[in-house]
Amino acid sequence: MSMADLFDGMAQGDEQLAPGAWLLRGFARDMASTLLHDVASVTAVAPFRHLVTPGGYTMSVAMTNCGRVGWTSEARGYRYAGIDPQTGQAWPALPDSFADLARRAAQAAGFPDFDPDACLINRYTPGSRLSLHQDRDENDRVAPIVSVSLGLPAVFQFGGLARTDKPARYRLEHGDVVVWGGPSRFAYHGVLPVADGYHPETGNLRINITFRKVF
Ligand code: MD3
Ligand code: FE
Repeated sequence: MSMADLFDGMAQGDEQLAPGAWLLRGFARDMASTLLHDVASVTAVAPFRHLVTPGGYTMSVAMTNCGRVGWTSEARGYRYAGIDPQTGQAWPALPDSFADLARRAAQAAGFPDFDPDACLINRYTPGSRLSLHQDRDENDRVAPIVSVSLGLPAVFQFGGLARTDKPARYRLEHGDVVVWGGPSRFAYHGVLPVADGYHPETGNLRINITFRKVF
């Protein structure tokens, strides 16, 4: 990253969690209501659903997708598919607000020209959690993942490249964006059970949007 990029991209309060992992606190706060409005347009076409893992467990987090391909689970494993298996239709297109935010956040963290083709939307109710995992179903091993947190806060776990590396914990709040690239791209991570609460824009929900480059 050049000095110009640093002064261009970084804002006060940005925090490097690990090499390649940047927490941009409040980066999406100004456009949060637009993002939530666009989440509703996506879920009108591709509703939230609780996926069943290949091991037979129903996930407590409800998910859907937009973009060219979406992340799905079936008996033989996880995969990205162009058709929503629940509706038989293509996933809704990436809303302009999503594409714009993903690109600007990646740029701010030193990853120019991020052009995601997949967007996974997670919905947490109180008690929903995501156990420690790696995201490795994407064919592009170089592009970062950009995540946006909306609504209720959550405690996020961020570990190392081995499942047994003790994870650090960070509280992610409404409008926070994290960019995971470089050596952090394949780090183990998870979300502790979301506490009950109320957020003026989402009620008792936490919404997380992640942008990925699959192809
Ligand atoms: C670190 N989502 O969708 S976002 C996921 O809050 C997922 O819903 C969580 O893990 C959520 O796969 C965490 C933060 C995140 C996303 C992807 C990562 C952290 C990551 C990929 C590599 C390393
Ligand atoms: Fe993940």
